[in-house]
Amino acid sequence: MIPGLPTLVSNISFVFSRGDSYLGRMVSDIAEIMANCRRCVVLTGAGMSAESGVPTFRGKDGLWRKFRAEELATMEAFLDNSKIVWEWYNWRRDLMSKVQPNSGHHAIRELETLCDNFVLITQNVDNLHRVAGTQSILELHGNIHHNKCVDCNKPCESSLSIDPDNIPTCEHCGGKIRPDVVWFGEMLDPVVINQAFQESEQADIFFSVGTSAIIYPAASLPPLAKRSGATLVEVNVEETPISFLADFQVREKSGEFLPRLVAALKGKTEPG
Ligand code: BJW
Ligand code: ZN
Repeated sequence: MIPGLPTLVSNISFVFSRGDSYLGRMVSDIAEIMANCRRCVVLTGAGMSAESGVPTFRGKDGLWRKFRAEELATMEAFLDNSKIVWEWYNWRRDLMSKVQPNSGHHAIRELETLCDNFVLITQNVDNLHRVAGTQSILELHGNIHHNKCVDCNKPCESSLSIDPDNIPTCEHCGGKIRPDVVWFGEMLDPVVINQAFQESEQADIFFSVGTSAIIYPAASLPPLAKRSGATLVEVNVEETPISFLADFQVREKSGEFLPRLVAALKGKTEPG
């Protein structure tokens, strides 16, 4: 055995892109692996909802007026200028309540029914996976349709519409109402993130879909799964910092690739 060969071989990944004649083979290779898997974990990010019309954070459409997400999704921004932060969230809530899950969301719901043990971990706050019908969901960064108190953290009525010029206050402590999402510098719900770590560690196959994989702790989940022995599949139209770790790099839109994978998987699990 040549020293170092196993490492070399295990680091070779397959890159498939649109129009690539290998795409069909890759779909069946992944479906083949999945047919022998017990635990499937899918991590999604903003790219998952791009085909529904929800802008991503860091793409060319990621700016709202002249602001970046990093400037608005913080407690500092809320304390300095809660009006502009609420204007941004109202704009996004409105947009997110009008869009529909895309073919990728529907494919993930089908994957859940085809796998023995399935968990979806999402960084998205848009609720589209739930609307699509997926049951087992860990929402790492909260849900944009829910509200809570900025001071005591108690949840408050979700259907409350927020006037940015007259932000409602908490009935318990008088603190301002904010969206129930996780901003930069804030801790994720420990129960949710610990469950996500556990699921990633136990995964046989792990899909990282439509995320730039730069925001922690979510970005540490694909490397954790890979280190723990999972096959890592990245589905993203662009390369990311975790691409080099992936066993399969799929340079395709999630809404195009995932339905093909589900079709291949059904071909393996259903007679005829
Ligand atoms: C497609 C596609 C198609 C397009 N098909 N693909 C360790 C090291 C360094 C820093 C830190 C660290 N640990 C923590 C930090 C600090 C910070 C952090 O990570 N900073 C980075 C800048 C490095 N993390 C935090 O603060 C987190 N808290 C925390 O760790 O607490 C402990 C702590 C406390 C105090 C100090 C230190 C530690 C909290 C992070 C919360 C993130 N919140 C947001 C906003 C949520 C609410 C809201 O929506 O308003 O979450 S920011 C934003 O980024 C949002 C997203 O969920 C998140 C990730 O973005 P995502 O989903 O990846 O989107 P994009 O736009 O970046 O990428 C889209 C991708 O899709 C692209 O790659 C496209 O190519 C692709 N794509 N169309 C397939 N059709
Ligand atoms: Zn309160």
